[in-house]
Amino acid sequence: MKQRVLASEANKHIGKTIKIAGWVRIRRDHGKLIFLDVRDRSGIIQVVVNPTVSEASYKAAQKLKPEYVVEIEGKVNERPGKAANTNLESGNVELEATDIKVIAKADTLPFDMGSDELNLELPTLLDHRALTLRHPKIQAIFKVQAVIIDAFREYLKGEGFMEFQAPSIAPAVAEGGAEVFEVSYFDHKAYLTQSPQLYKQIVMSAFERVFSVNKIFRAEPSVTTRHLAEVVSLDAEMAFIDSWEDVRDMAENTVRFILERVEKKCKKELSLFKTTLPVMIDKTPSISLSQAQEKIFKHFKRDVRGQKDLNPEDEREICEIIKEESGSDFVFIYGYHTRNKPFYVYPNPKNPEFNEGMDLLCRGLEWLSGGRRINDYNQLMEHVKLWKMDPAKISMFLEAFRFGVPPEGGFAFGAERMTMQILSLSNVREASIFPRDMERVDEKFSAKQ
Ligand code: AMO
Repeated sequence: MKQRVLASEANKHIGKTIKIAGWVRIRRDHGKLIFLDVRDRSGIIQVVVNPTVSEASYKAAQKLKPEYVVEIEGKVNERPGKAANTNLESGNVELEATDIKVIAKADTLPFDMGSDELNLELPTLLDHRALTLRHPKIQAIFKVQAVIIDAFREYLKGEGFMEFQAPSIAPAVAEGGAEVFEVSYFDHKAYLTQSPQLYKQIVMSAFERVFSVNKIFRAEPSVTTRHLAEVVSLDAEMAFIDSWEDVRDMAENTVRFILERVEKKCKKELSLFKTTLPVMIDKTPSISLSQAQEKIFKHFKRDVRGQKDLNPEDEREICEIIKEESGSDFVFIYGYHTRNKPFYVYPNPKNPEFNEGMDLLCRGLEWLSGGRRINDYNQLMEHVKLWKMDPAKISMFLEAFRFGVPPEGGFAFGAERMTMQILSLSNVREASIFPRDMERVDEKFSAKQ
Protein backbone atom coordinates (compact mmCIF):
# COMPACT_ATOMS: atom_id res chain seq x y z
CA MET A 1 0.00 0.00 0.00
CA LYS A 2 1.24 3.49 -0.88
CA GLN A 3 2.01 5.71 2.03
CA ARG A 4 -0.28 8.67 2.47
CA VAL A 5 1.13 12.07 1.53
CA LEU A 6 -0.25 15.23 3.15
CA ALA A 7 -1.63 18.03 0.98
CA SER A 8 1.13 20.41 2.06
CA GLU A 9 3.81 17.88 1.07
CA ALA A 10 2.44 17.04 -2.37
CA ASN A 11 4.64 19.59 -4.14
CA LYS A 12 7.68 17.51 -3.16
CA HIS A 13 6.43 14.70 -5.43
CA ILE A 14 5.95 16.44 -8.80
CA GLY A 15 5.69 13.88 -11.62
CA LYS A 16 5.17 10.97 -9.19
CA THR A 17 2.09 9.01 -8.20
CA ILE A 18 1.03 9.49 -4.59
CA LYS A 19 -1.92 8.73 -2.35
CA ILE A 20 -3.73 11.41 -0.38
CA ALA A 21 -6.56 11.04 2.12
CA GLY A 22 -8.99 13.61 3.49
CA TRP A 23 -12.40 15.23 3.26
CA VAL A 24 -14.01 16.49 0.07
CA ARG A 25 -14.44 20.20 0.66
CA ILE A 26 -15.81 21.20 -2.73
CA ARG A 27 -16.69 19.38 -5.95
CA ARG A 28 -16.81 21.48 -9.11
CA ASP A 29 -18.05 19.94 -12.32
CA HIS A 30 -16.48 21.68 -15.34
CA GLY A 31 -17.75 20.04 -18.50
CA LYS A 32 -15.66 16.96 -18.99
CA LEU A 33 -13.52 17.52 -15.91
CA ILE A 34 -14.37 17.33 -12.21
CA PHE A 35 -12.32 19.33 -9.73
CA LEU A 36 -12.21 18.45 -6.04
CA ASP A 37 -10.76 20.39 -3.14
CA VAL A 38 -9.62 17.81 -0.62
CA ARG A 39 -8.80 18.87 2.95
CA ASP A 40 -6.51 17.12 5.41
CA ARG A 41 -4.83 18.26 8.60
CA SER A 42 -2.13 20.11 6.67
CA GLY A 43 -4.36 22.05 4.28
CA ILE A 44 -6.15 21.69 0.95
CA ILE A 45 -5.12 20.17 -2.37
CA GLN A 46 -6.90 20.37 -5.72
CA VAL A 47 -7.65 17.08 -7.45
CA VAL A 48 -8.56 16.97 -11.14
CA VAL A 49 -10.57 14.01 -12.36
CA ASN A 50 -10.31 13.41 -16.10
CA PRO A 51 -12.33 10.54 -17.61
CA THR A 52 -9.72 10.06 -20.31
CA VAL A 53 -7.18 9.34 -17.55
CA SER A 54 -9.46 7.18 -15.39
CA GLU A 55 -13.05 6.45 -16.29
CA ALA A 56 -13.63 4.68 -12.94
CA SER A 57 -12.35 7.70 -10.98
CA TYR A 58 -14.62 9.98 -12.96
CA LYS A 59 -17.65 7.82 -12.14
CA ALA A 60 -16.68 7.73 -8.47
CA ALA A 61 -16.12 11.50 -8.41
CA GLN A 62 -19.58 12.17 -9.83
CA LYS A 63 -21.06 10.68 -6.65
CA LEU A 64 -18.89 12.60 -4.18
CA LYS A 65 -20.49 15.12 -1.85
CA PRO A 66 -18.96 17.60 0.61
CA GLU A 67 -17.38 15.96 3.68
CA TYR A 68 -17.13 12.50 2.12
CA VAL A 69 -13.87 10.98 3.33
CA VAL A 70 -11.78 9.77 0.40
CA GLU A 71 -8.48 8.17 -0.45
CA ILE A 72 -7.21 9.28 -3.83
CA GLU A 73 -4.26 8.07 -5.85
CA GLY A 74 -2.95 10.14 -8.68
CA LYS A 75 -0.07 11.90 -10.37
CA VAL A 76 1.21 15.19 -9.01
CA ASN A 77 1.29 17.78 -11.78
CA GLU A 78 2.64 21.27 -11.59
CA ARG A 79 -0.06 23.87 -12.18
CA PRO A 80 0.79 26.37 -14.86
CA GLY A 81 1.65 29.86 -13.49
CA LYS A 82 -1.81 31.37 -13.76
CA ALA A 83 -3.64 28.31 -12.49
CA ALA A 84 -1.56 28.19 -9.28
CA ASN A 85 -3.53 29.09 -6.16
CA THR A 86 -1.32 30.91 -3.68
CA ASN A 87 -3.94 30.50 -0.95
CA LEU A 88 -3.47 26.75 -0.87
CA GLU A 89 -0.52 25.04 0.77
CA SER A 90 -0.29 22.89 -2.33
CA GLY A 91 -1.04 25.86 -4.60
CA ASN A 92 1.48 25.10 -7.35
CA VAL A 93 0.45 21.47 -7.83
CA GLU A 94 -2.66 19.39 -8.38
CA LEU A 95 -3.35 15.69 -8.28
CA GLU A 96 -4.58 13.95 -11.43
CA ALA A 97 -6.74 11.16 -10.04
CA THR A 98 -6.16 7.58 -11.10
CA ASP A 99 -8.08 5.93 -8.27
CA ILE A 100 -10.74 7.22 -5.85
CA LYS A 101 -11.95 5.26 -2.82
CA VAL A 102 -14.74 6.43 -0.54
CA ILE A 103 -13.77 5.73 3.09
CA ALA A 104 -16.83 7.29 4.73
CA LYS A 105 -19.97 8.96 3.45
CA ALA A 106 -21.54 12.16 4.76
CA ASP A 107 -25.10 13.44 4.97
CA THR A 108 -26.09 16.51 3.01
CA LEU A 109 -24.70 19.57 4.81
CA PRO A 110 -27.25 21.84 6.53
CA PHE A 111 -25.45 24.89 5.09
CA ASP A 112 -22.73 25.73 2.62
CA MET A 113 -19.22 25.11 3.97
CA GLY A 114 -17.43 25.58 0.66
CA SER A 115 -16.82 29.33 0.58
CA ASP A 116 -13.90 31.16 2.17
CA GLU A 117 -16.18 32.84 4.70
CA LEU A 118 -18.59 30.79 6.76
CA ASN A 119 -21.51 33.17 6.62
CA LEU A 120 -23.50 31.91 9.58
CA GLU A 121 -25.13 33.67 12.52
CA LEU A 122 -23.16 33.02 15.71
CA PRO A 123 -25.79 30.71 17.32
CA THR A 124 -25.85 28.49 14.21
CA LEU A 125 -22.06 28.49 14.04
CA LEU A 126 -21.91 27.32 17.66
CA ASP A 127 -24.88 24.92 17.58
CA HIS A 128 -23.10 23.07 14.74
CA ARG A 129 -19.58 23.18 16.19
CA ALA A 130 -19.00 19.55 15.22
CA LEU A 131 -19.29 20.61 11.60
CA THR A 132 -18.16 24.22 11.56
CA LEU A 133 -14.84 23.17 13.12
CA ARG A 134 -14.06 21.67 9.72
CA HIS A 135 -14.09 25.06 8.01
CA PRO A 136 -10.54 26.34 7.34
CA LYS A 137 -11.23 29.77 8.80
CA ILE A 138 -12.67 28.33 12.02
CA GLN A 139 -9.76 25.89 12.21
CA ALA A 140 -7.40 28.85 11.96
CA ILE A 141 -8.81 30.31 15.21
CA PHE A 142 -7.94 27.21 17.19
CA LYS A 143 -4.56 26.75 15.51
CA VAL A 144 -3.69 30.28 16.65
CA GLN A 145 -5.00 29.50 20.13
CA ALA A 146 -2.85 26.37 20.32
CA VAL A 147 0.21 28.46 19.38
CA ILE A 148 -0.69 31.03 22.08
CA ILE A 149 -0.89 28.32 24.75
CA ASP A 150 2.30 26.59 23.56
CA ALA A 151 4.14 29.93 23.57
CA PHE A 152 2.92 30.72 27.09
CA ARG A 153 4.34 27.39 28.26
CA GLU A 154 7.56 27.73 26.29
CA TYR A 155 8.35 31.22 27.52
CA LEU A 156 7.72 30.52 31.18
CA LYS A 157 9.61 27.22 31.13
CA GLY A 158 12.55 29.15 29.70
CA GLU A 159 12.29 31.51 32.68
CA GLY A 160 12.48 28.64 35.17
CA PHE A 161 8.74 28.20 35.83
CA MET A 162 7.38 24.70 36.48
CA GLU A 163 3.97 23.59 35.22
CA PHE A 164 1.52 22.17 37.75
CA GLN A 165 -2.03 20.86 37.52
CA ALA A 166 -4.53 23.07 39.32
CA PRO A 167 -7.70 21.55 40.79
CA SER A 168 -11.14 22.41 39.40
CA ILE A 169 -13.01 21.79 42.65
CA ALA A 170 -12.38 24.03 45.64
CA PRO A 171 -13.86 24.45 49.11
CA ALA A 172 -13.96 28.26 48.96
CA VAL A 173 -14.28 31.23 46.71
CA ALA A 174 -10.87 32.75 45.92
CA GLU A 175 -11.82 35.87 44.05
CA GLY A 176 -14.84 36.92 46.10
CA GLY A 177 -18.10 37.88 44.48
CA ALA A 178 -21.08 35.72 43.69
CA GLU A 179 -19.95 34.43 40.30
CA VAL A 180 -19.35 30.83 41.32
CA PHE A 181 -20.88 27.51 40.43
CA GLU A 182 -21.75 25.51 43.49
CA VAL A 183 -21.18 21.77 43.22
CA SER A 184 -23.01 19.19 45.20
CA TYR A 185 -19.97 17.26 46.36
CA PHE A 186 -21.05 14.01 48.01
CA ASP A 187 -22.59 15.27 51.29
CA HIS A 188 -20.81 18.62 51.09
CA LYS A 189 -20.82 21.92 49.30
CA ALA A 190 -17.90 22.78 47.03
CA TYR A 191 -17.29 25.15 44.13
CA LEU A 192 -15.87 25.00 40.64
CA THR A 193 -12.67 27.06 40.76
CA GLN A 194 -13.05 30.70 39.71
CA SER A 195 -9.28 30.86 39.56
CA PRO A 196 -6.42 28.60 40.67
CA GLN A 197 -5.22 31.67 42.59
CA LEU A 198 -4.79 30.18 46.06
CA TYR A 199 -3.36 26.94 44.66
CA LYS A 200 -0.79 28.66 42.47
CA GLN A 201 0.32 30.63 45.51
CA ILE A 202 0.67 27.45 47.57
CA VAL A 203 2.65 25.70 44.82
CA MET A 204 4.80 28.82 44.33
CA SER A 205 5.66 28.72 48.05
CA ALA A 206 7.32 25.37 47.41
CA PHE A 207 8.69 25.73 43.85
CA GLU A 208 9.26 29.53 43.51
CA ARG A 209 8.11 29.85 39.91
CA VAL A 210 5.06 27.97 38.67
CA PHE A 211 2.43 28.15 35.98
CA SER A 212 -0.69 26.28 35.00
CA VAL A 213 -2.95 26.03 31.97
CA ASN A 214 -6.34 25.27 33.40
CA LYS A 215 -10.06 25.83 33.22
CA ILE A 216 -11.71 28.43 35.39
CA PHE A 217 -15.45 28.74 35.88
CA ARG A 218 -17.42 31.95 36.30
CA ALA A 219 -21.17 31.99 36.79
CA GLU A 220 -21.45 35.21 34.79
CA PRO A 221 -25.08 36.21 35.16
CA SER A 222 -25.21 38.25 31.95
CA VAL A 223 -24.56 37.61 28.29
CA THR A 224 -21.82 39.86 26.90
CA THR A 225 -19.42 39.57 23.98
CA ARG A 226 -16.44 39.27 26.37
CA HIS A 227 -17.59 36.84 29.07
CA LEU A 228 -17.63 33.06 29.11
CA ALA A 229 -18.69 30.75 31.92
CA GLU A 230 -15.71 28.43 31.30
CA VAL A 231 -12.36 29.99 30.44
CA VAL A 232 -8.90 28.62 29.58
CA SER A 233 -6.78 30.48 32.10
CA LEU A 234 -3.02 30.84 31.69
CA ASP A 235 -1.77 31.41 35.23
CA ALA A 236 1.70 32.18 36.58
CA GLU A 237 3.12 32.94 40.01
CA MET A 238 6.70 33.90 41.00
CA ALA A 239 8.59 34.33 44.28
CA PHE A 240 11.49 36.61 45.24
CA ILE A 241 10.25 39.71 43.49
CA ASP A 242 11.47 43.19 44.44
CA SER A 243 8.23 44.90 43.51
CA TRP A 244 5.02 44.51 41.53
CA GLU A 245 6.92 45.85 38.52
CA ASP A 246 8.86 42.57 38.31
CA VAL A 247 5.57 40.77 37.83
CA ARG A 248 4.42 43.33 35.27
CA ASP A 249 7.65 42.93 33.31
CA MET A 250 7.35 39.15 33.31
CA ALA A 251 3.76 39.47 32.05
CA GLU A 252 4.84 41.91 29.33
CA ASN A 253 7.68 39.68 28.18
CA THR A 254 5.36 36.69 28.11
CA VAL A 255 2.87 38.56 25.90
CA ARG A 256 5.69 39.79 23.65
CA PHE A 257 6.94 36.22 23.20
CA ILE A 258 3.43 34.95 22.46
CA LEU A 259 2.91 37.65 19.81
CA GLU A 260 6.26 36.86 18.20
CA ARG A 261 5.42 33.17 18.07
CA VAL A 262 1.97 33.83 16.57
CA GLU A 263 3.49 36.14 13.97
CA LYS A 264 6.08 33.55 13.02
CA LYS A 265 3.96 30.40 13.08
CA CYS A 266 0.51 31.63 12.03
CA LYS A 267 1.12 33.69 8.88
CA LYS A 268 -1.46 31.77 6.86
CA GLU A 269 -4.06 31.84 9.66
CA LEU A 270 -3.58 35.57 10.28
CA SER A 271 -3.96 36.32 6.58
CA LEU A 272 -7.47 34.82 6.64
CA PHE A 273 -8.54 37.42 9.18
CA LYS A 274 -7.36 40.58 7.47
CA THR A 275 -6.09 41.94 10.75
CA THR A 276 -2.78 43.08 12.16
CA LEU A 277 -1.25 41.88 15.39
CA PRO A 278 -1.57 44.32 18.30
CA VAL A 279 1.46 46.59 18.54
CA MET A 280 3.66 46.12 21.60
CA ILE A 281 6.22 48.92 21.77
CA ASP A 282 9.61 48.60 23.53
CA LYS A 283 8.15 49.44 26.91
CA THR A 284 4.41 49.15 27.40
CA PRO A 285 3.02 52.27 29.13
CA SER A 286 1.94 51.82 32.77
CA ILE A 287 -0.44 54.27 34.37
CA SER A 288 -2.37 54.25 37.62
CA LEU A 289 -6.15 53.93 37.72
CA SER A 290 -6.49 57.57 38.75
CA GLN A 291 -4.16 58.73 35.97
CA ALA A 292 -6.26 56.75 33.50
CA GLN A 293 -9.42 58.40 34.80
CA GLU A 294 -7.84 61.85 34.53
CA LYS A 295 -6.86 61.16 30.93
CA ILE A 296 -10.38 60.02 30.08
CA PHE A 297 -11.75 63.20 31.64
CA LYS A 298 -9.30 65.39 29.73
CA HIS A 299 -9.75 63.70 26.34
CA PHE A 300 -13.38 62.67 26.32
CA LYS A 301 -14.86 65.06 28.92
CA ARG A 302 -16.35 62.09 30.72
CA ASP A 303 -15.85 62.26 34.46
CA VAL A 304 -15.14 58.80 35.87
CA ARG A 305 -12.62 60.09 38.41
CA GLY A 306 -12.97 58.35 41.76
CA GLN A 307 -14.79 55.31 40.30
CA LYS A 308 -13.50 52.07 41.79
CA ASP A 309 -12.79 50.39 38.48
CA LEU A 310 -12.79 50.93 34.72
CA ASN A 311 -15.96 49.95 32.88
CA PRO A 312 -15.85 48.67 29.27
CA GLU A 313 -16.27 52.18 27.86
CA ASP A 314 -13.40 53.47 30.04
CA GLU A 315 -11.24 50.57 28.85
CA ARG A 316 -11.94 51.42 25.22
CA GLU A 317 -11.25 55.10 25.72
CA ILE A 318 -8.02 54.72 27.69
CA CYS A 319 -6.69 52.33 25.05
CA GLU A 320 -7.54 54.87 22.35
CA ILE A 321 -5.72 57.62 24.23
CA ILE A 322 -2.62 55.50 24.86
CA LYS A 323 -2.54 54.41 21.22
CA GLU A 324 -2.62 58.05 20.15
CA GLU A 325 0.04 59.07 22.67
CA SER A 326 2.52 56.23 22.22
CA GLY A 327 1.49 53.93 19.37
CA SER A 328 1.03 51.10 21.87
CA ASP A 329 -2.00 48.84 21.66
CA PHE A 330 -1.28 47.76 25.24
CA VAL A 331 -1.43 49.58 28.56
CA PHE A 332 -0.94 48.43 32.14
CA ILE A 333 -3.29 49.94 34.70
CA TYR A 334 -2.17 49.63 38.32
CA GLY A 335 -3.14 51.05 41.70
CA TYR A 336 -6.71 49.81 42.15
CA HIS A 337 -8.73 50.41 45.31
CA THR A 338 -7.59 47.88 47.88
CA ARG A 339 -11.06 47.11 49.24
CA ASN A 340 -12.41 46.62 45.76
CA LYS A 341 -10.05 43.74 44.92
CA PRO A 342 -9.51 40.26 46.42
CA PHE A 343 -8.03 39.93 49.91
CA TYR A 344 -4.65 38.58 48.73
CA VAL A 345 -3.64 41.69 46.71
CA TYR A 346 -0.77 43.67 48.25
CA PRO A 347 -1.65 47.18 49.46
CA ASN A 348 0.74 49.96 48.56
CA PRO A 349 2.71 50.51 51.82
CA LYS A 350 2.83 54.29 51.21
CA ASN A 351 -0.89 54.54 50.56
CA PRO A 352 -2.69 51.34 51.63
CA GLU A 353 -6.01 52.50 50.21
CA PHE A 354 -4.59 51.58 46.81
CA ASN A 355 -3.03 48.26 45.93
CA GLU A 356 -0.24 46.82 43.81
CA GLY A 357 -2.56 44.91 41.54
CA MET A 358 -2.58 45.53 37.80
CA ASP A 359 -4.46 44.78 34.62
CA LEU A 360 -3.16 44.67 31.06
CA LEU A 361 -5.55 46.12 28.50
CA CYS A 362 -5.25 45.69 24.76
CA ARG A 363 -7.37 47.41 22.12
CA GLY A 364 -10.06 48.22 24.65
CA LEU A 365 -10.24 44.88 26.44
CA GLU A 366 -8.69 43.41 29.61
CA TRP A 367 -6.33 40.56 28.73
CA LEU A 368 -4.69 39.94 32.07
CA SER A 369 -4.86 40.61 35.81
CA GLY A 370 -2.14 40.20 38.36
CA GLY A 371 0.18 41.99 40.70
CA ARG A 372 1.99 41.61 43.96
CA ARG A 373 0.40 39.52 46.74
CA ILE A 374 0.55 39.78 50.49
CA ASN A 375 3.25 37.40 51.68
CA ASP A 376 3.33 38.28 55.39
CA TYR A 377 1.13 35.92 57.40
CA ASN A 378 -0.09 38.50 59.92
CA GLN A 379 -1.01 41.01 57.25
CA LEU A 380 -2.77 38.25 55.33
CA MET A 381 -4.78 37.31 58.44
CA GLU A 382 -5.83 40.94 58.88
CA HIS A 383 -7.19 40.92 55.34
CA VAL A 384 -8.91 37.58 55.87
CA LYS A 385 -10.80 39.19 58.78
CA LEU A 386 -11.55 42.44 56.96
CA TRP A 387 -12.80 40.59 53.88
CA LYS A 388 -14.89 38.34 56.18
CA MET A 389 -13.31 35.18 54.79
CA ASP A 390 -13.66 31.94 56.72
CA PRO A 391 -10.06 30.93 57.62
CA ALA A 392 -11.13 27.32 58.05
CA LYS A 393 -12.09 27.15 54.35
CA ILE A 394 -8.68 28.36 53.17
CA SER A 395 -6.57 26.69 55.84
CA MET A 396 -4.32 24.95 53.33
CA PHE A 397 -3.51 28.29 51.70
CA LEU A 398 -2.93 29.98 55.06
CA GLU A 399 -0.65 27.18 56.23
CA ALA A 400 1.75 27.93 53.37
CA PHE A 401 2.05 31.53 54.55
CA ARG A 402 2.50 30.57 58.19
CA PHE A 403 5.74 28.87 57.24
CA GLY A 404 7.62 31.57 55.37
CA VAL A 405 6.90 32.96 51.93
CA PRO A 406 9.11 35.53 50.17
CA PRO A 407 7.69 38.60 48.38
CA GLU A 408 5.74 37.26 45.43
CA GLY A 409 3.25 37.95 42.69
CA GLY A 410 1.68 36.57 39.55
CA PHE A 411 -0.76 37.03 36.74
CA ALA A 412 -3.38 35.30 34.60
CA PHE A 413 -4.59 35.65 31.00
CA GLY A 414 -7.75 34.36 29.43
CA ALA A 415 -6.68 32.42 26.30
CA GLU A 416 -10.00 33.13 24.56
CA ARG A 417 -9.80 36.89 25.02
CA MET A 418 -6.27 36.90 23.67
CA THR A 419 -7.28 34.83 20.65
CA MET A 420 -10.34 36.98 20.06
CA GLN A 421 -8.30 40.16 20.04
CA ILE A 422 -5.38 38.87 18.03
CA LEU A 423 -7.82 37.85 15.28
CA SER A 424 -10.19 40.82 15.79
CA LEU A 425 -13.17 38.53 16.41
CA SER A 426 -16.27 40.33 17.59
CA ASN A 427 -17.38 37.79 20.21
CA VAL A 428 -15.27 35.79 22.67
CA ARG A 429 -17.47 32.75 22.00
CA GLU A 430 -15.92 32.44 18.54
CA ALA A 431 -12.57 31.94 20.29
CA SER A 432 -13.83 29.18 22.59
CA ILE A 433 -13.93 25.76 20.99
CA PHE A 434 -16.95 24.71 23.08
CA PRO A 435 -18.23 27.93 24.65
CA ARG A 436 -20.35 27.87 27.78
CA ASP A 437 -22.51 30.75 28.91
CA MET A 438 -25.78 31.15 30.77
CA GLU A 439 -27.68 30.26 27.58
CA ARG A 440 -25.49 27.49 26.23
CA VAL A 441 -23.84 24.18 27.10
CA ASP A 442 -23.08 22.69 23.67
CA GLU A 443 -26.34 23.76 22.01
CA LYS A 444 -28.37 26.75 23.09
CA PHE A 445 -30.84 25.70 25.83
CA SER A 446 -33.74 27.21 23.90
CA ALA A 447 -32.85 25.01 20.89
CA LYS A 448 -33.37 21.88 22.97
CA GLN A 449 -36.86 22.74 24.27
P1 AMO B 1 -9.33 37.91 36.65
O1 AMO B 1 -10.60 37.57 37.33
O2 AMO B 1 -9.18 39.32 36.19
O3 AMO B 1 -8.09 37.63 37.59
O4 AMO B 1 -9.12 36.94 35.42
C1 AMO B 1 -7.92 36.92 34.69
C2 AMO B 1 -8.18 36.95 33.19
O5 AMO B 1 -9.02 35.87 32.82
C3 AMO B 1 -9.88 36.27 31.77
N1 AMO B 1 -11.27 36.14 32.21
C4 AMO B 1 -12.32 35.87 31.40
N2 AMO B 1 -12.39 35.68 30.07
C5 AMO B 1 -13.60 35.41 29.54
N3 AMO B 1 -14.73 35.31 30.27
C6 AMO B 1 -14.71 35.49 31.61
N4 AMO B 1 -15.82 35.37 32.32
C7 AMO B 1 -13.46 35.79 32.24
N5 AMO B 1 -13.07 36.01 33.51
C8 AMO B 1 -11.74 36.21 33.47
C9 AMO B 1 -9.54 37.70 31.43
C10 AMO B 1 -8.92 38.19 32.71
O6 AMO B 1 -8.04 39.26 32.50
N6 AMO B 1 -6.68 35.48 40.16
C11 AMO B 1 -6.66 36.59 39.22
C12 AMO B 1 -5.40 36.57 38.39
C13 AMO B 1 -4.14 36.89 39.15
O7 AMO B 1 -4.14 37.88 39.90
O8 AMO B 1 -3.14 36.15 38.97
C14 AMO B 1 -7.90 36.51 38.33
O9 AMO B 1 -8.54 35.50 38.22
O10 AMO B 1 -8.60 37.69 30.37
